[in-house]
Amino acid sequence: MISQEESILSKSNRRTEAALKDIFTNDFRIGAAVNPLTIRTQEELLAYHFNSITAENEMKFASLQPEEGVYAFDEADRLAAFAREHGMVMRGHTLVWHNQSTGWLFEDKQGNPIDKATLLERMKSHIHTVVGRYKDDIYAWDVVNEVIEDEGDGLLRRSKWLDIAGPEFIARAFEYAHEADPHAVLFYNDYNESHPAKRDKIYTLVKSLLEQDVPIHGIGLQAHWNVYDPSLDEIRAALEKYASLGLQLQLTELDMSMFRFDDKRTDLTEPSAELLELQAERYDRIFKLLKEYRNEITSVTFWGAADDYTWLDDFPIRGRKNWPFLFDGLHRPKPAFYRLTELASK
Ligand code: HAH
Repeated sequence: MISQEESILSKSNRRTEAALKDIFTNDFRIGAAVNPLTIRTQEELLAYHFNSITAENEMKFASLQPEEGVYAFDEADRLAAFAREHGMVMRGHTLVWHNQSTGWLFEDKQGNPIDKATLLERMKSHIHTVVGRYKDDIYAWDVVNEVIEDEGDGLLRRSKWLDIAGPEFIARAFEYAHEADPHAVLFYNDYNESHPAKRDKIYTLVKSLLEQDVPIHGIGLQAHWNVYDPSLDEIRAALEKYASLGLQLQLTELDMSMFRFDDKRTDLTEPSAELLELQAERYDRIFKLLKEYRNEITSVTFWGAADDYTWLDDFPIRGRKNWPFLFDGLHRPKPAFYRLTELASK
């Protein structure tokens, strides 16, 4: 039995709208985060509109090496194969992060904390194995994710990485990744990247890595934004500041939540016409701005593809639905998409 949803989806096989990747073909690549479910349920949409993918979770430390020396590559391999089948490029996400790592990584067999040399050795072995395996599939890696502290004046976030190895773990991660694949484009990636205080800290970190000749080639702006924040001026200032380091920039996890970050409302069951229009206006202004930086920005990846699946359905309010993308739950273009078609290079 074909459900109503599936029959609408299969009708949308005959798309008439312009492809997102073609609209921005002279500007940057257009990517989507995917997972084993969405490469099935969103295959047609992904193949038509996107020319880059990122694994949402399947290449994180805990997914790839759940136990020491025991790697689980099946799902990651399927996503890489999907990219190949559809002629897409792939970004790697992510090698070193304080989340979705595994307990064993920081402990010995008795459960005691390990020393710095052991941790760096484990990190090196993981990075060499993973980056080496996907050499031919992945052209860019988020090497280090989210090590900057959000609040206060402190630069680096407290984490087991920092506690055990000290700040040096960041430079080492880039060096190991560069050894494993000298052609890969290596990124530092973070969120709240357009908030002035955090922007300046990210800048400080990356500048110091460059001064130490660490092989870092790009800054990933996660761009988990909403229809109100950050302002266009803040986004522009962040792009300017990061670009002044001479590195390439990518938007790595773009979405446009319908709610301010601290908004706890749970009563909205579908987005109003006003909200859809506000979102369209935001996407339009933001992509106009991104096009101004087309020499610096090499890729714009959404953290999903269509409103039927987004991590924001559970975050930060568990169970609350969100509608952050250019395509609705049935993969049809939303008002925001049609606004972007007007930006196509003539
Ligand atoms: C991102 N963190 C991660 O990079 C990504 O791997 C994950 O799938 C989803 C989001 C963003 C984040 C945030 O926006 C707020 C607080 C913590 C982390």
